[in-house]
Amino acid sequence: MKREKALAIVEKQLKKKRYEHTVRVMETAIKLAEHYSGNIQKAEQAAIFHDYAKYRSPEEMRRWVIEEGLPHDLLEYGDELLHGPVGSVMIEREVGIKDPEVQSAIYYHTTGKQQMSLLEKIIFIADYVEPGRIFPGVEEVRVMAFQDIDNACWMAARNTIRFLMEHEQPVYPDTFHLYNEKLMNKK
Ligand code: DGI
Ligand code: FE
Ligand code: FE
Ligand code: FE
Repeated sequence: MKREKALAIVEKQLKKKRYEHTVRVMETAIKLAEHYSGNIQKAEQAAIFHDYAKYRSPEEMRRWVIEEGLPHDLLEYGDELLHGPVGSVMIEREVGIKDPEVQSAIYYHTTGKQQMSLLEKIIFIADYVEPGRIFPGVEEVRVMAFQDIDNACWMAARNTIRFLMEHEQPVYPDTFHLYNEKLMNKK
């Protein structure tokens, strides 16, 4: 699918701010794919569709989790976690995008996981460091993204865990698995 067509599809699904974020994630993901010799077309497509489900109601997203047989524990960690996994199946059903690599990058873009593919890392980190993001610690990760993407993913997981704990929010286990991976020398 051509970039313009894909962007037009997601623009209808998103609020203006979120659409602008999506375009910046796309630009960042393409730069990372170029830098790390990844698949630029897949990085572009995954970035464009990564927040496709973001504005569906919690009720609708919960229904998709159940009807599509996604892990039910997703329902216990807060609705913010659902739009990645749900989006990855929605784009197949509603847009006809059937590409396991692209869908997996969308699925894990919020939590990360251990043993991520290059494409999964690119989308996870592009979402975190796109130039519109301004939270504490982001600049350090932005620099690291183009030096050592594994370390950048680890830092993003660490910062996210810190943030969630500060706000006494539950942390999804995949985020801990990504954080632990480096420290436990699993890779
Ligand atoms: O969709 P975006 O805003 O572009 O970014 P995102 O998909 O990374 O979502 C960020 C939100 O997800 C933010 O509110 C924190 C939350 N989040 C990230 N990791 C976890 C999490 N929430 C829970 N409960 N557990 C996590 O591990
Ligand atoms: Fe997201
Ligand atoms: Fe993120
Ligand atoms: Fe996003």
